[in-house]
Amino acid sequence: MSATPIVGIIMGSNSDWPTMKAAAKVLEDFGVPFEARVVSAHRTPDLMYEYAESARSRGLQAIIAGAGGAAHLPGMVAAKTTVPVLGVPVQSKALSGQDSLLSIVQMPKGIPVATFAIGEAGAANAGLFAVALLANNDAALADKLEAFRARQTQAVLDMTLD
Ligand code: RP5
Repeated sequence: MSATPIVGIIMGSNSDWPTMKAAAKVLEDFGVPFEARVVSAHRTPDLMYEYAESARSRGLQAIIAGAGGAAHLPGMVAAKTTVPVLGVPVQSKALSGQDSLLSIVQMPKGIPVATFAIGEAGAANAGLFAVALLANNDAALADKLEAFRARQTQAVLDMTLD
């Protein structure tokens, strides 16, 4: 997207992208300018600090951070910025994402990370949550969110069974 990003999507590896794309798709659908990049807590720690430290001054209003395994990226980013961090546990091979979930959700008191479901559903919901945050100060976006909910409700009401 060409407009200045107001949401950052970061992830520990490009292997997380198939999951994190679900967040990107939501932001795209709602017309929210975002950026997406790989930032690893343990493999590019200096980049992670720089990303987190510059986030607010660059205009980011939310950071969606996805990682798998010992998923410390969301918590460490949250430690270095007051921009809200939305954590997405990526499904890991060894423990199916339970490790990612617990690593992200069990933040000690003082540094919050809003934690979502494991995998694609969590990534999509993190995107929707970012939209909801932004909609607090953007009436047009709030209308789009209401319309999305109405379409979703109607789709269920229209469901048929054979
Ligand atoms: C984490 O390790 C990443 O977030 C990813 O979920 C996992 C595996 O990374 P790769 O080995 O696929 O690069 O850092």
